[in-house]
This record gives sequence, structure tokens and C-alpha cells, in this order.
Amino acid sequence: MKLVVSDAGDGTREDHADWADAKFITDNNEIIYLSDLKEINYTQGWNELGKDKSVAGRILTLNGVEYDKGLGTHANGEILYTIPAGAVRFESVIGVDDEARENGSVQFIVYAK
Ligand SMILES: [Ca+2]
Repeated sequence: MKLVVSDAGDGTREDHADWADAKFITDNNEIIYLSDLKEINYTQGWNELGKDKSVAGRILTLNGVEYDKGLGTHANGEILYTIPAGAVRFESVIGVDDEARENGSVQFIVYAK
């Protein structure tokens, strides 16, 4: 699976992109958080991939809601994962982290293969 964040066409300034609560759900209703898996690889426009934290190292926060789990990244970038055996769904809350205030703008794309 490939998770892509692009700059939404207006540059990457403050594009702190959160895949909050990002998880696979299996056919047994088991939850597998992406941040507990090792990605195949990733690229991103600034800093390192945040596991259970924002790209700037803070608590993942979207519209005032804090998330314990998830990925914090930065446009432009992509993250590659092997889909775990038995996984039938992917779910995530997405958005520009509150740490970017009103400044970021990002497009999120999910490729299942
Ligand atoms: Ca942008």
C-alpha cells in the first residue's frame, strides 16, 4: 500500500500531514496500527517520519483532537507498507496537523497496491 501526500499545488510550506489513527482491520476485526509496523520505505519533504507523533515530534493533533496513534509526515512524500495478511480495510483520520496552524495544505492519496 502506498500513502501519498502532495503539496496540493501551492508549495510545501507548513505541510505537516497526519495519518492519524492509521490502521489496518483484519477479517477477524483485529486492529494493526501502521505505526507499529515497519514501513518498506518512505520519502518526505522535511524531517523524519513521525511514529505516533507529528512530523515536528508533537502529539498528533487535528482540529483540537489528539491521537495516540498514527503517522506524522510532510509533503511531498510517500510511505510504502506491505498489507498484513488478513487485512481487509484501511482507516485513517487525515489532515494538516494543528502545529501548522492555518498555513498547510495537503492532498492525501491512498493506493491499495
Ligand atoms: Ca501545500
